[in-house]
Amino acid sequence: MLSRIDVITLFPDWVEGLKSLGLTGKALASGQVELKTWNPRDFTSDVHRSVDDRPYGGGPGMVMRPEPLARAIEAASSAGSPARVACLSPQGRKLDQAGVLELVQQQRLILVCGRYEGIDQRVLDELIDDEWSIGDYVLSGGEPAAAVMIDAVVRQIPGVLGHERSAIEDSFADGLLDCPHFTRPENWRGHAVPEVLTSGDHGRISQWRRAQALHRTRRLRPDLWSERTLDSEDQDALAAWSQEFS
Ligand code: 21W
Repeated sequence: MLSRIDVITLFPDWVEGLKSLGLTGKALASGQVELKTWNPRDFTSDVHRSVDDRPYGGGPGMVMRPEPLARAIEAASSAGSPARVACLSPQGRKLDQAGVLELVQQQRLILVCGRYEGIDQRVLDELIDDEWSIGDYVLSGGEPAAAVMIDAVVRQIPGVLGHERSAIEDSFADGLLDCPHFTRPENWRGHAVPEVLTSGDHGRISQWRRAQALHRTRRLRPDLWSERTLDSEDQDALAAWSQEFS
């Protein structure tokens, strides 16, 4: 189980800020999970403390210099037990909940955040175990992606969130979207809460919720839907749902 995360970043404030945010922040601030940042700029040896340089072959933008980055990664590695070294990069494997559950199995993670046009390929080849993306859109650097990954993995550590978590997340872990939620008042601006939810019939309520989750997933996320095989209980729930709305 994950107990320590080191982040290699030119913008440590981006990552340190996580310690003051929410329940995951509390776990990080209290040391339940250690979070430490390492700035490649502190591992430069030239007077200008330069961390980037022009790309060989020409072209726009700059590339992160290998030596300061490598020294920062090695400093983080040598401080403690062996770690999996993961780089946040647009070329990486797309992070999903299965990936989160793999990452949280590691005892230690070192997350390397790129900036500029990217990292010298030789550092990736020599020092990085795997690369992760958070989705197909352009960020300014790896830091916001690292923040997303850290939030997702830390909340999986037992004791970080309350008891409510496992039940709440069963649905996504199951590859389904969540059902809709309602709270008081029972009638809001002329819109009533679905009758079943106020019926007190827990069998009907859980069948309704399951059917809603299935129907929403089919309609909104055909990619998740095509991965599914429906068991007989799910078929019954969907059949009951179609009957009610036909
Ligand atoms: C974005 C660096 C784009 C370089 C095609 C060819 C880490 C990220 C990042 C960044 C480019 C993640 C180009 C989702 C992300 C990250 C910075 C390349 C020019 N395009 N997950 N040449 N999205 N992004 N730009 O951007 O470091 S994880």
